[in-house]
Amino acid sequence: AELEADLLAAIDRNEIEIAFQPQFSLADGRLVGAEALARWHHRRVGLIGAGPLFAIAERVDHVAQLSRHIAETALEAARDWPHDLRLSLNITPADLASREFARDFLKIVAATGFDSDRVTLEITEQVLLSDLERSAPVIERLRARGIRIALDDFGGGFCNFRYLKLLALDEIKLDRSMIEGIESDPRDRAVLKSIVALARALQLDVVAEGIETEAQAAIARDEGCAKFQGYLGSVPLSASAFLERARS
Ligand code: G
Ligand code: G
Ligand code: NA
Ligand code: MN
Repeated sequence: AELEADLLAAIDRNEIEIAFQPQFSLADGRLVGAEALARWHHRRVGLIGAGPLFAIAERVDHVAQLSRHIAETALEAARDWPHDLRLSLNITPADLASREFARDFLKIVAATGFDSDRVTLEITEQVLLSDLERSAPVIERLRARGIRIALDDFGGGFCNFRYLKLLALDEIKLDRSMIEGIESDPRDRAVLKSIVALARALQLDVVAEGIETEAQAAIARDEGCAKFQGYLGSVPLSASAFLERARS
């Protein structure tokens, strides 16, 4: 209850930190953008990750404020990036089921001066489970402004292929659990191969998450993944550390 009570003040005091995890092209290793990852450095409790952070926000009905604050903070930081880099933001199921989300989000983007066609929004299957009928037009509206939609954590849960058919998406992010075994287990590689083939047929880019070794990167590249994100490339970085890397 104490943490819940602290949350709004933490937002005001800028204690919600946004880390940026770089994403790289698998074809040539070039930096292509970053995913914003929110976390709360609480003075007493220490580091609170995005999962628990959003659970706290949900209990006091502050998810919208938190999401808005994260989007504004990340977009403001990204304004200084080289213009060929994209920013990926995570959105919650509640965001996408809200009729006003597209309008509100586009306003935030416009206010920060960041190009909407350099933004990717990451959604999870949960988003879609919650309200597909309401989410589909919101997604359409965002895509009409050049925002790309990525289906996050793909293969980590139930992995329902229906969404790939029903929704207009731009990319899928393969869950780390699908990458872990690709060096050692031919069955994992077979699954990767078939998902990339499916993605290609649907004209979706594939981003491999959780790449930790050169061998995993080589396999992901050979199988046709477009980009990767993982400790091999970089851990999540502070805004200033990311900017330094982007400019180097
Ligand atoms: O960095 P960490 O392990 O805490 O991330 C855990 C999960 O939380 C990730 O899967 C990520 O998708 C999600 N996440 C990180 N930042 C945000 C955010 O700003 N908003 C939402 N809704 N989810 C986030
Ligand atoms: O669920 P979401 O996929 O968006 O998760 C991002 C989380 O995964 C972040 O907390 C990030 O720190 C973590 N992560 C990113 N790259 C790697 C990696 O290569 N290995 C492992 N174990 N975790 C990673
Ligand atoms: Na994500
Ligand atoms: Mn992910």
